[in-house]
Amino acid sequence: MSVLKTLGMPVFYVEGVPRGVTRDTYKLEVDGFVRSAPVIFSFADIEALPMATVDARLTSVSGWSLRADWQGVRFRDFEQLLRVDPKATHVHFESFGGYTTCVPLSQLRYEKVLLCYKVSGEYIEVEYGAPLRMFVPQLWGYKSIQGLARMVFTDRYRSGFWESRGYTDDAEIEPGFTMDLNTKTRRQIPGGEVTGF
Ligand SMILES: Nc1nc2c(c(=O)[nH]1)N[C@H]1C(S)=C(S)[C@@H](COP(=O)(O)O)O[C@H]1N2
Ligand SMILES: [Mo]
Repeated sequence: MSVLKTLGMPVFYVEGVPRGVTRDTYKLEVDGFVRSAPVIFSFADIEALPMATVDARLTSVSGWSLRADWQGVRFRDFEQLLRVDPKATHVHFESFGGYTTCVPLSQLRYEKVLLCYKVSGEYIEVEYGAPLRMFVPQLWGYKSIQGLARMVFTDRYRSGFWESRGYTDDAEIEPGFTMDLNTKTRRQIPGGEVTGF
């Protein structure tokens, strides 16, 4: 069982947890401003790439956060496999069930950003985004799409599920409080990526 489950991370899946998607049948579609788009990756293709481990905290705007050893392929390494047109400025993400979000490439190239499939050596469960999800620790959790089905490289920002319902487009983590699920204590956060606890 992954630490997300053992530490009791709430399940954030507005479109409902997807059923029937397995690592064996998984396909990631990469479309938009990339050479020979659409490019399709299987789970085995992703898992064959060098795996990075990132000790960082996922922080939800709804007041929870959890630190773990998140594992997967660094977005910036993944991007090197694609021939991305320099016109591209953003990536629009879609889940199996239709959740969407959009993140500037400048944020995605940060070293801690992953295409994530494991936490501390365990595959993540379907309710936390299996087979593959994004992990973008420096922004509010709604940018870390779970159940990633499609990525579109684009030259414009497109509002996503939560952004079109009032959450900020830039998702910069604001000063306030977070319930730290590792220690089960309420902590003050200064704004920006939550580090140091
Ligand atoms: N597909 C999908 N991805 C999603 C969401 C969602 O509802 N559907 N919720 C987001 C929100 S608000 C948060 S805080 C994180 C939670 O990630 P976790 O399951 O690791 O806690 O997932 C994000 N990704
Ligand atoms: Mo969230």
